[in-house]
Amino acid sequence: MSVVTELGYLGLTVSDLAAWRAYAAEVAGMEVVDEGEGDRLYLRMDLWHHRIVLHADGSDDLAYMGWRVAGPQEFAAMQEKLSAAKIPFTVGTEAEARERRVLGLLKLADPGGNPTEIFFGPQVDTHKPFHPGRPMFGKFLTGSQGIGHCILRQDDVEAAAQFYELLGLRGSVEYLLHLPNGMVAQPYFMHCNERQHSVAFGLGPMEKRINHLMFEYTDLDDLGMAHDIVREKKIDVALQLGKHANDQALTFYCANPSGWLWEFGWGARQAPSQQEYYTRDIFGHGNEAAGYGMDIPLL
Ligand code: MBD
Ligand code: FE
Repeated sequence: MSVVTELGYLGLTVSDLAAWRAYAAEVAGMEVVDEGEGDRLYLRMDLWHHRIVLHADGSDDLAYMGWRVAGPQEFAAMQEKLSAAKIPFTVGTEAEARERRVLGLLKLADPGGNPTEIFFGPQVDTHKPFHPGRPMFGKFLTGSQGIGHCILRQDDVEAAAQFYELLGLRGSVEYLLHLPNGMVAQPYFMHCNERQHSVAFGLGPMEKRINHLMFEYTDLDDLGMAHDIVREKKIDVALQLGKHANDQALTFYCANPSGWLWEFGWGARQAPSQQEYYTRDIFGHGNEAAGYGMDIPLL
């Protein structure tokens, strides 16, 4: 059985590469790598060649998500599993694999139409120490937990859950949130490693493919420093500092230069082995800047 092991990389389309260069480095602390191609920048969070590619093309959305499998055997088994489930995919050419800095990849789409890639063998530049874009106390928490998590647009939550289950993720509805309009939001969270969730959906209609990317620092002081910088630069904060009930991470959500959210976090716990649900967060996460698709009552 082949299962994905981590959310390994992301591609984003951005209209303002210069603003992104500054935001990724000076606010988040990521290492910006410019290889002179002109149409893209790479963001490093660890020793990988990159974890995020910023493609200059103007649509300011998710371009693709890369899910990792362990190696070539799992890569072959995944193709058999997708074929048996009648899920269309193409095998990336050698040039496409080189472009992503992986040994092999598949290209497909999830039920929400989000471009999805399944890969093995990322290029890891062990000779090139991670050099943060601003001083950092610690590191980004990646390793076997991958980049972090994304909240995606899915019109059919059940179909999405089935698709990601086929890929090897597990999860369920983890909150019942009573909305002012009388509806109950039932966000669905899924994991494939120790990270409490790597993907989530079910927050209702969304303009973009992605609502937010969450990543995590190993050191609380880096979250605090990021928060100070965001406040000093007067960047919109959609959800104030607070602690989630499910992953118990201390996080806040602020706008990125593409007008969707990055969730900066620290201190998440691992997924409990049995499913639970919550009706609110532990503390904080008050709504502030509206219009980012996170105007939900988490407390
Ligand atoms: C999360 O990471 C999140 O984004 C929401 C909305 C709820 C719980 C955990
Ligand atoms: Fe989140």
